[in-house]
This record gives sequence, C-alpha cells and structure tokens, in this order.
Amino acid sequence: MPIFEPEFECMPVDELKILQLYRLKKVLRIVYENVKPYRKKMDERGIKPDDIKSLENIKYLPFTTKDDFRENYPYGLFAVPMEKIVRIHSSSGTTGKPTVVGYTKRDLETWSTLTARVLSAGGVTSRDVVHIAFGYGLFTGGFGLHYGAEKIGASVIPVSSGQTKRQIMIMKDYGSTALVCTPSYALHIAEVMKEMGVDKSELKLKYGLFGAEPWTESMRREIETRLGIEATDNYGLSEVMGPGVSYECLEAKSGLHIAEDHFLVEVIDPETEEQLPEGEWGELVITTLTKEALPLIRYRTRDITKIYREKCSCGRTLIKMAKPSGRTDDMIIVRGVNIFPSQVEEALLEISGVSPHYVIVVDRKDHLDELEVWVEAEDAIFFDSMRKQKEMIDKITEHLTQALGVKTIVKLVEPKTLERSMGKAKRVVDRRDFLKNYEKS
Ligand code: DLL
Repeated sequence: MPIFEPEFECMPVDELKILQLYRLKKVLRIVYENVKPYRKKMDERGIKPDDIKSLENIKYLPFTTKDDFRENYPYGLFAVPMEKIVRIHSSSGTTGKPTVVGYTKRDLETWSTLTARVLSAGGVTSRDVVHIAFGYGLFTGGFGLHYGAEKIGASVIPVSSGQTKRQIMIMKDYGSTALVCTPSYALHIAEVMKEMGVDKSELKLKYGLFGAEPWTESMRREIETRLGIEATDNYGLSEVMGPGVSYECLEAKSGLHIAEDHFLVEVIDPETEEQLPEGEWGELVITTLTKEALPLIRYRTRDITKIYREKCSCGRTLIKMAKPSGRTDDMIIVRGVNIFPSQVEEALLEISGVSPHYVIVVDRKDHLDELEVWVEAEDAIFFDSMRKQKEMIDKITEHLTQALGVKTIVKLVEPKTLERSMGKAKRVVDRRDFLKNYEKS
C-alpha cells in the first residue's frame, strides 16, 4: 500500500521530536502575540513562550477547553484576521452555542493532506471511486474527507448523508469502491441492502473508512462481512481540525496512528490533570503544531484513550492511540451528531407549557440511532384534549429536531413522573450499549 507522506509518517522518532519542538515553540510565540485569551492565561502563570525549552515542558502550559470556545464565541480564539479565514465549520457546544472553527488557505491544504493520509492508509488510491456519505455542511466530516480524496486523485462522489436507498443505487450504478461514513451508518446501509434484495456481490466496494463515533472490533467484523470490505477507523474533532487527526492502517488495523508532525499529544488523568505515562488510559490532550487560523494549546478532548509507540507492520513510526473508549463529559453522539443534555434543556425552556424535567433515551433500531426525549408536561397541558396534546408534541418535536440537528421523537409524560435526583440528574439513558453488546458477541 502506498504511504501518502512517508517522509513524515515514517520519520525516525528522534527527528520527529526535534520537528515537534521547533513547531511547538513557533506556535507558542504565535498564540502569545495574536490570541488575547492565550496571552492572558500564560501571563497569569508567569510563562513566556521562550520558557518552553523541551517537549516535556508542555506540562507547564495551561489547558484549553470547550469553555474557552464559549467564552470567546465566535472568533475570539482565532490567531489571524478574518480576511485570512477562507472556511468556517462548527460543532455543538455545551450550552447551545456552537463551537466555531476557522481555516486559512494553508490550513485547508494541511487538512486535505491529512485526510489524504487517512484514506491512503485505509487502502484508497487514485483508482478508487470514493463514496462520501458524511454530511456536507458545518460538520467537518463531508468536506474534510472530500478534499483528501480529491488530493489522492480518486473519483469522489459527494453523496452526503441520508436517503439510504438512493445511496445504494448510486453505489451499485456508479461503482463506488470506498465507503466513507460513520460505522453505524455503514451497518444501516447493509441492513437496507438486505431489505432491497441487493447482495454485496452486486457492489464494487472494497474499503470502508469509518469514524466520528465510537465502535468496536466486533462491529468492524460485522461490517466487513456484511459489505465484503476492509474497514478502518479514523478519528478527529472539529476544534482540532476535523477528520485527519489519527487513522488506522490497513496492514495492522490495530490502533490509530496520530499525525504527530501536526499534533502533539498527551494523555492526562482527568481528575488530577497530571500527565500519564504512555500505555495508561486517560483523557487525550492535543496541541496543534501547524494550524494557522485556530492554533490550540493543550486542548482537552474529553475522549478517553491511551497512546503507545510500537513498531507497526505498515512502516509508520507515528505513535498510536487506542480506539476511544468513551468520554469524560455527558456528550452523546447520535448519528454522528454531538449532543449535550444542556442543549435539550435549553430548547425545552423556550417552549411554554413544558417543565424542564426530561430524559433523553437513545436506542439503536436497524443499526441506526434513534433519539427520544421524554418530557414532563405541566398539569394544564396534560389534562387538555388529545388534540391539544398532539399539537404540543408536534411543536416540541419540531423545535428539538431543529435545535439538535437530529430527528427527535418526543413523548409527553405525566407531570411528576420522571425520577427526581438528589445529586447529578441522570438525563441520558443510552440503550445502545453497543460497546458492551458487541464486545460480548
Ligand atoms: O466527528 C470529526 C470526524 C468526522 C472524525 C469524520 C472522523 C470522521 P466532531 O463532530 O467535532 O468531529 O466530534 C468529535 O467525536 O471528540 C469523539 O468523541 C468522537 N469521535 C470522532 N471520531 C471518533 C472515532 C468529528 N473514530 C468527537 N472513534 C470526538 C470514537 C470518535 N469517537
């Protein structure tokens, strides 16, 4: 399999560390000079960029969190003037306000190189027909992988998400050879193919490149068998760039190589915030080394993983991360869309007649996530006529679907029936529990 940038992906580790330190020093000077919140944080700690003399010194720098995005919404963390920004994407925020990310021309260039690496590592070459079923829009999945596929010289079909039967018809007729989407959508496609009576032998699919949500080895096996493909995992997050942060190689399919020439990674204990040694599970923290528009220092991803360096059969020397096993916050990922309970709460509070007592129930039917929100009605509504109740349900459904960006099923429950909690309210019932179920199978 060709490696997209062997000069970086297979770099001797000592050289890589020199490159990382050089880039780290540069990015620190840039944020100190151009991003007020960073200068303030560093001044408060009495740290100047030149004080950081080794990669180990990074532990003295302050963290960046989603709160920093919120406090500096929308563009306050940008390190360049708006005239240099050529693209804007965003993702859900913890308070309903989205996280806004920007890219310069050079950032887009870097991003497409990194997603080209992802695709290349997963088997894609210029001879492939790449079917991208991630959403195109503010979500980084569609556009991010699109430009990487073009960079490789593959033929790209920007199908975007939804309309599964049409997707299958396109795959069959246009001869798609690589499928790019979430792992759960891949399984759903397999399910719909069965319903339609389309056999995998009628498709030309060879590779599947899946990411944007957690999945397991057993899920990989199932997707591979049902679609007759080789499936690889890739990870990323919008704040840091989008897809392209780390990627599995087809040769080993074990652990995701982190693009260390662009990202410096640490794993910390989320409670003590102390760095953990390689091989220990904790929260992944990322510092961007080459981003221009939105450099991030020690960004706390909230994703739980471990990092480890091992000789890989593919020849890449880049450190690996394990498949993320969960998150340290209450974010849930439904059909690839990130949702925080606080967004549901905020949306509900905008409607009169409903109480702020709710439970979010996530389930998986036919391999597709289903989002239900159970809401307590106030007395007056609950004892209203059926017609009025139905109107209320429709109103909440429309409002939540709009606010969350994912189809929501609303159930109105009797006043005071949802459990009241003395401590932290349990807002989410995740019936998918797919990580556990799949591991068992
Ligand atoms: O999901 C970017 C992406 C798009 C990655 C397409 C891969 C492919 P966000 O919407 O900001 O960005 O969500 C980021 O999704 O912090 C993880 O919790 C989760 N996540 C992303 N990839 C994986 C993965 C995109 N491979 C959040 N395994 C991250 C497990 C993942 N979780």
